[in-house]
Amino acid sequence: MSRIALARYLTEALQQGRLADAELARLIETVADICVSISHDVAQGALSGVLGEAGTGNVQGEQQKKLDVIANDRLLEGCEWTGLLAGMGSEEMDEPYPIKAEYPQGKYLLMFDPLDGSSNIDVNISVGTIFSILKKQGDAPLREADFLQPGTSQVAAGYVLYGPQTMLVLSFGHGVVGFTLDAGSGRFVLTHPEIKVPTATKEFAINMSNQRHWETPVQRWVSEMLAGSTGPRGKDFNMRWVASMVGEVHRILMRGGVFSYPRDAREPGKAGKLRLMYEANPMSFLIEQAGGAATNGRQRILDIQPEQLHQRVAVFLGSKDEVETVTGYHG
Ligand code: AHM
Ligand code: MG
Repeated sequence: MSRIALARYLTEALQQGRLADAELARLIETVADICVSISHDVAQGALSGVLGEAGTGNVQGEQQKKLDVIANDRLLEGCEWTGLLAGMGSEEMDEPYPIKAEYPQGKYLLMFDPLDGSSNIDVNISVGTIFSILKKQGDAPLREADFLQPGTSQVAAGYVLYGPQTMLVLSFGHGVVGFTLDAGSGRFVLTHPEIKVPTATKEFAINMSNQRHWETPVQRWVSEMLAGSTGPRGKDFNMRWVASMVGEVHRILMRGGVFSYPRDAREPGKAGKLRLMYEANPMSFLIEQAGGAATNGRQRILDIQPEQLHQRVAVFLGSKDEVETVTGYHG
């Protein structure tokens, strides 16, 4: 079987009219190349002194790890000169990042969580890079408002998982495909041409230690799953929690399941932990493109009109049956 590398896959998608334009193909390839370099740092770990705290905090008040900062800088430096972008936004930066005047301006906006699952970095558990691509509207100088487009406007989204294998999982609105990094050639090779999420599941992922801070509908949903085959759901469920959203979403794309980070009484506005623009929107785009569903308990995540770059949101995503069940419980 001939191996299809990312460059060929994107070129053919362009020729077949499935990809918007050559700039988008180049942008996806650029992000993928940068993630290959990030994967080398992640793999070197303690050997190259990249583990541990950076000694800085981000806008969310979270301590940054050295690898958070390294990955963020790689993405900025690797993308800003390309002429493909009008700006970037990152979970690790307070403000939008305009393209410097010395570089040509492009029409796309790139948003990313440079290293998701940061708490796993120092313990050698899977982490990943999540990205979302939007088109800038109009020619005015870049403003935060340019990024505040609902998830339905994403032209592409994906992640790179730094796990036992490094994998790129991608959608540009025509299904979801997965590529595995061939370490020998340094190229992403198509290994998962059509990723689908089964409609029903017996596996859920949630941080149970936060149970007392959830809203009533979520308490009900989880307690019914925990009740097993003799409870109202009539089946036994299994639970998983990696604490890397990339890892959880990847597992769901591979074998089904439901992932949830609910609203939490301790968070400002009780909004939950995850970020709409860098985590919830790109992952919801992938899950929907694979036939699953994603809501905040009350509405489809991709329909939410963002109000702030760093907005947080409750997340229920994965196999349709469970997402519909918990969303239905919210009334
Ligand atoms: P991060 O972007 O700072 O790494 O935080 C997001 C991560 C998600 O990957 C994961 O689902 C969640 O935080 C885990 O949270 P918890 O610490 O409650 O287990
Ligand atoms: Mg994250």
